[in-house]
Amino acid sequence: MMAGSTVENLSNPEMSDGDWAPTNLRKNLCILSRNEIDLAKMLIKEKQGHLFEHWPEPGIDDAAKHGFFNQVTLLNNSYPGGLLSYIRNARSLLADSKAGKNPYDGFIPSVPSGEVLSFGDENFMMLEEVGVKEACRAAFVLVAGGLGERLGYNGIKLALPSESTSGTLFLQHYIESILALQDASCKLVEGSCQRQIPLVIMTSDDTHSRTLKLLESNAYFGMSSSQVILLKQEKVACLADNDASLALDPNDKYKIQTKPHGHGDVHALLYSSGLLNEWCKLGLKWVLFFQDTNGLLFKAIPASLGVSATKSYHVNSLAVPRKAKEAIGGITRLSHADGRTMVINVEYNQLDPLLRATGHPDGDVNDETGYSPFPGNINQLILELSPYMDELQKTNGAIAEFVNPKYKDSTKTSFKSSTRLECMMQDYPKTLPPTASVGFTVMDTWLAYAPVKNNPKDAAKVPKGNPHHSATTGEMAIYRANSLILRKAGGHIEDPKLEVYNGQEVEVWPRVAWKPKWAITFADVKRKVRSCRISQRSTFVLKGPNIFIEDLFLDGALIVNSVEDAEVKLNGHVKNEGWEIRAVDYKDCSLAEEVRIRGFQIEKKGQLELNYNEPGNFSFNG
Ligand code: UGB
Repeated sequence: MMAGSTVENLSNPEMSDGDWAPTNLRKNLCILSRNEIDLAKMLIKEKQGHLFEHWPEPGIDDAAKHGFFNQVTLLNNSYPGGLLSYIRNARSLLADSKAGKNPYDGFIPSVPSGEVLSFGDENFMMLEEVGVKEACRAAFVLVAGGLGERLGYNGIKLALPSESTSGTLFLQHYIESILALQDASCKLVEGSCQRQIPLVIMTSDDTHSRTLKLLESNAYFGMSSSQVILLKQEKVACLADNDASLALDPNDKYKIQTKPHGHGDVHALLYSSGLLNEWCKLGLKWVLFFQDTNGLLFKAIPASLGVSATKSYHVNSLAVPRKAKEAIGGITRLSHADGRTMVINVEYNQLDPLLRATGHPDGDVNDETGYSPFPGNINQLILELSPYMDELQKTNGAIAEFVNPKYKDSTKTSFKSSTRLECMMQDYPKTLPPTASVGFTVMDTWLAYAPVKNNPKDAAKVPKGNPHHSATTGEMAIYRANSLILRKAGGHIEDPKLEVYNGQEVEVWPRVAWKPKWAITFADVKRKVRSCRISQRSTFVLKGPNIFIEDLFLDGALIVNSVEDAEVKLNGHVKNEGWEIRAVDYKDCSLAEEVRIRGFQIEKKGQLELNYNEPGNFSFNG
């Protein structure tokens, strides 16, 4: 929770003796504490008297009346500057919205230039090495307060398997990746590095207890529990009209209706928790933000952190080539006639209207390359800690917000339903001075981005050629990336087959999966793979750090487990019935939800499982 904000001193003589309070509230002043009265004065001064209109005589519903102030206290404490600032910001943004002003008024969009990386070349490997060195001076921040309404999954998204071959859950994969980076980094920077990379997870009322339970019931997936910090974001008050009148909950007249404020809360929470200060004192330099369901993300992290370090970027956003109308924001240069200029994410629902309003009659369309000219924001940000802290100190953690009311009609005088202010974490650079060093890094989509966001029905409707962003494609993308990485390292990996699951056509590559401790960079893969041949129907899972593929032919399923100090060399032929992928019907309710949303399950017909549980040197010859 954010640091408490104080209510303005309202002990103004005109407001004494309860004259300031509307009748129903005035009658109840006798049951309220000093603090509750101060909050009530603030609300009345901000024209929120309607909140008390229905209040009965003292003695009736008193507990609920105190409950109301408990909620007001929470709303007041969890917003930078308190509820007063929230109401005033809302009034100003609602007035702009009514007047048809938008934050991009006067700005002309153009395509910015950034670092475009080519996977596996010398530059990429050099950047990965720099990134790994820097990693022990980084903190990771996972925003996981969203329920993922588009996916329609009943659990928290972090508890979904990232792929079903090894069954590794998203949160587990993230933690294991951070631990692998930590180990690799500390080996490179011996002596001078802090040994534990902090992981902050932003949760919300919707996700907090389930995230904590997931961590606790899995021993934090190998991380020390003190290394993981959960910060819960609070919802914000809903607004009933253009005057920013707070909306009462339709089901409880002693409650203000609330809705999520958005992932941008993460900045205020980091600031008010004191973590940024603490990290500065520990000598950390970088804060890396990421989202809940991108199983490829850590393949892009070392090189992009390397870009931040070599380019001295205060802000580095990761991006991938974007298909027009894809539901990811476009990184855009915005230039104003008054000289202001910034490189910023323009959210997917705003890019098309902005382009149309500025001389691009076709709006958000692909160019001759078949992609939008604007790189797609994958909402993974790398911020340099010191300038980040300086900026948040100026704003008390607040970042730019927006409001998106749905008006009843063109007079824009009333809303179809209550609205609220929102904020997005990628809007942080909006308030930075032009001197700030803001850049972005573009990677191949196959390497860096495959989120799980859309339910099967919506995913199947995505126009051909655009990514489905579903549980089906999120998993298949991991096998494709691992297969392509092995190919780049010299392996012979058979071409994929095309299959349709849950109405989505996907490439099915060999199911290659490895634990991050096996390889966190391309250099690791190259070092560990000399020669391999893997057929399309194969499954290959590597679960130990020191497994070397010397000369292996695989046509079936091979699982290799090994402990830290076991060095294992793989040679020869492995052929067995393997693991088959069987399509399942999304509507088959006898199956687990995480299986149904993928549209397939793995049938284990035959496999070779090798276990090396003792330290030593081992050689397998199939
Ligand atoms: N999240 C929170 O932690 N709290 C909240 O209140 C809301 C969300 P969505 P969407 O993938 O690249 C974002 O809902 O609409 C977390 C970017 O804005 O998945 O798809 C939530 O748990 C967009 O520019 O976001 O859009 C999840 O981890 C584009 O980059 C994360 O925030 C797109 O993601 C994102 O929430 C993307």
